[in-house]
Amino acid sequence: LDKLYSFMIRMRIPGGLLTPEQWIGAHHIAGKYSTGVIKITTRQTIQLHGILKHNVKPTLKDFNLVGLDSIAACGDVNRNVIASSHPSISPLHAHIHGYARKISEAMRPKTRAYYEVWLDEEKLVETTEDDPLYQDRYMPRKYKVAIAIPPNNDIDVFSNDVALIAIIENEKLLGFNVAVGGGLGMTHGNAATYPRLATVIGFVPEEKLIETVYTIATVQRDYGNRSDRKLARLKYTVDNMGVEAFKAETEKRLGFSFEPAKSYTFTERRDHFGWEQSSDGNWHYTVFIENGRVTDDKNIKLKTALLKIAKTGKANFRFTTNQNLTLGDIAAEDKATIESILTEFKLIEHTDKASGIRRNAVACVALNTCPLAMAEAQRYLPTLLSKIELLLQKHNLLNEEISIRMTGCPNGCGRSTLAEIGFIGTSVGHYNLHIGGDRLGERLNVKYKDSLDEKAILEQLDELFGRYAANRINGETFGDFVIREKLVTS
Ligand code: SRM
Ligand code: SF4
Repeated sequence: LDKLYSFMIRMRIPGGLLTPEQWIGAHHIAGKYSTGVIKITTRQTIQLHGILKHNVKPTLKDFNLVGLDSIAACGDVNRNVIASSHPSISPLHAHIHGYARKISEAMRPKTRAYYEVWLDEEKLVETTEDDPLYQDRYMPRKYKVAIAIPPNNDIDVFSNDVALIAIIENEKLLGFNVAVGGGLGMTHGNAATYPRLATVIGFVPEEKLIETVYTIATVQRDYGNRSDRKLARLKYTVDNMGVEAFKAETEKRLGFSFEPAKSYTFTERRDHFGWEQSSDGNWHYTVFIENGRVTDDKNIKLKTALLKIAKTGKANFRFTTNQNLTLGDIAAEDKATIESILTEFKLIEHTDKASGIRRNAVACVALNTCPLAMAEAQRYLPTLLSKIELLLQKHNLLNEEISIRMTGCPNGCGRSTLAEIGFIGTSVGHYNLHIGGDRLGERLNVKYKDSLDEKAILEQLDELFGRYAANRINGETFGDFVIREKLVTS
């Protein structure tokens, strides 16, 4: 008798955009083969848990029927390419967002193995497949690319190996600033590992973007550490070589130099909840989905509501990297239809009534499915937030949209080191408390206290919120306050 293996399957959805037909497909596949919960991840895609071994192949086959695959969603390859999610951010959004798919295609492994193993594609030739990027060795480690459209850094661009910042002048896309060496993972007790924000190395015009991103990957492929997986991400390669040497090697391979980086400003890092209209006249409604878990529960029939919306065929499904969902690209004449379903299922009420901290919060999966989890995250953060809301109320701070994130271990899947308040699991019920991240994703937080239980967390926050309420300078964010007060040093 074999063990009852169960799997998680994650899809490759560059830029996190699904048609309504694809959502309907995902809904039924989730119901048929998994726990039924569709989990929107922090990389703008979806994953399903609890797929029994004999159901893996049927699941991938059914996804294939709606044009979705799981290629390079995990492993030492270029992962799901993410891009600023909300169409209203710029009239150029669709064009820039399209680069997520182009980069994903350019860096997709060329092997047909996925099709042969999972989709029964006939093996035509018995030869080694030629893959100019991954060759015979793939990347030393996972590799992540992100595209941000200022002024919103909703995707936390600097946490990626390669961070691309669209430069728009007079409503024209000039090209992209390129930053390298972001990554958030670290290991408790191993000082050689650390979170790092990507360093901007220059600007490239639009037509040179794909070859630049591709070439940076070849440098990491050839120079990355292949003997210690803990030190194999691009961020360590950049630090080992030095930023200038890394840039010079990339330029040598490209055959041209980066132009000096152009100026840009991020003024926010958030999802735009509720209705918003883009310059093309279309409407978009962003639904708050706590920790990205799409399911029906006793309070809200979210999954049923989204299926009904998908069945109208009038809204695309756009995932955000904060695990929320924008029902997008709704024509003005269809807005009332979508709104009536949102109202019928109380999704507007649900989105509006969540506090600022709750809507901005992110938690990773952690227990009970993540094998690396040391503590709870998505199952616990909602409860902790209710207690933190009471503290904020006590100090008259409930309207403050402080960013709070929790991960069950220091790998950083919920980008906890980029929050104003980050909880990083150390053991069941215990978290390191990090503070001092900014609200734009441009400054990492710093560990303030070790391994606190809930009582100690609430005591610490009560004290910190009291100081913040009494001493903050007008408009100062919590993260900026704790840095100015030197409670931690960044
Ligand atoms: Fe992650 C490993 C979940 C985004 C850094 N991550 C894992 C695994 C696969 C555990 C494992 O290796 O067995 C988790 C599966 C849990 C489960 O039961 O589903 C897992 N990571 C997730 C997701 C689902 C979190 C979520 O709740 O949304 C995110 C899925 C991403 C996707 O759709 O592709 C997720 N992971 C991230 C991010 C954020 C991001 O990419 O923007 C990070 C930090 C950025 C970075 O990569 O540095 C992240 N995950 C890691 C790491 C640490 C990597 C490192 O180099 O330091 C690991 C562990 C590893 O790779 O060895 C990891
Ligand atoms: Fe698992 Fe750690 Fe990632 Fe959370 S941060 S999903 S606990 S690997």
